[in-house]
Amino acid sequence: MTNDLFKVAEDSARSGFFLISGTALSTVILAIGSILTGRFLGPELYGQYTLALVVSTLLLTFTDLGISQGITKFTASLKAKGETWYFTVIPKDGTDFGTLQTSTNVTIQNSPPSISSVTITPDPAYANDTLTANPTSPYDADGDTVTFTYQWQKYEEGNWVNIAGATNQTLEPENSVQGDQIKIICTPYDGQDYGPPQEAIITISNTPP
Ligand SMILES: [Ca+2]
Repeated sequence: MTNDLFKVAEDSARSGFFLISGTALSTVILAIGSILTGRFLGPELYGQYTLALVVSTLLLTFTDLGISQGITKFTASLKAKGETWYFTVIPKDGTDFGTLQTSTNVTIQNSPPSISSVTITPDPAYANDTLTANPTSPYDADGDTVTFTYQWQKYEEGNWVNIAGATNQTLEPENSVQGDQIKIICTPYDGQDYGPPQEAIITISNTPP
């Protein structure tokens, strides 16, 4: 895989160099052509010649209409996980076609889901409140439905300890008293893979007298 990447980088760099060289060369040839045309035609005729070219230059602007960029974008977005992709190339030297070359297969993997954070409400929370975990901005690059797993913990004697059976989105008030530190660990799941978990901590406030 790493070797393949190096090869792609190497090929891109080489092709890029040839493209730039070609563009530079064509600019130089065009410049020489313009100078010679100007010399032959003289100022007045060269002005008319340039004016005549304006129409064709304007029309050329619309020839591509962004189709190349469109193909690149839509081909990329049409990929879906589980699919196997490869491409074939037939080289041509301007006259004859060469042998068909086929790339190695690439299988599109599942992208794990993500959430940006999780919050605990209400905040501040009192001893008789039911706590709720709120995962924010669930995202899955494949468009999979994102679900969540929850684990509530309590800080006891220097350690975070799982609260037995507390794996729902809400935590009932009998699990904590004022002064307790409570943590939620929320993990997104797309039916195939778990994404990175997010955490939040809240301290149960003193109930006002
Ligand atoms: Ca996914």
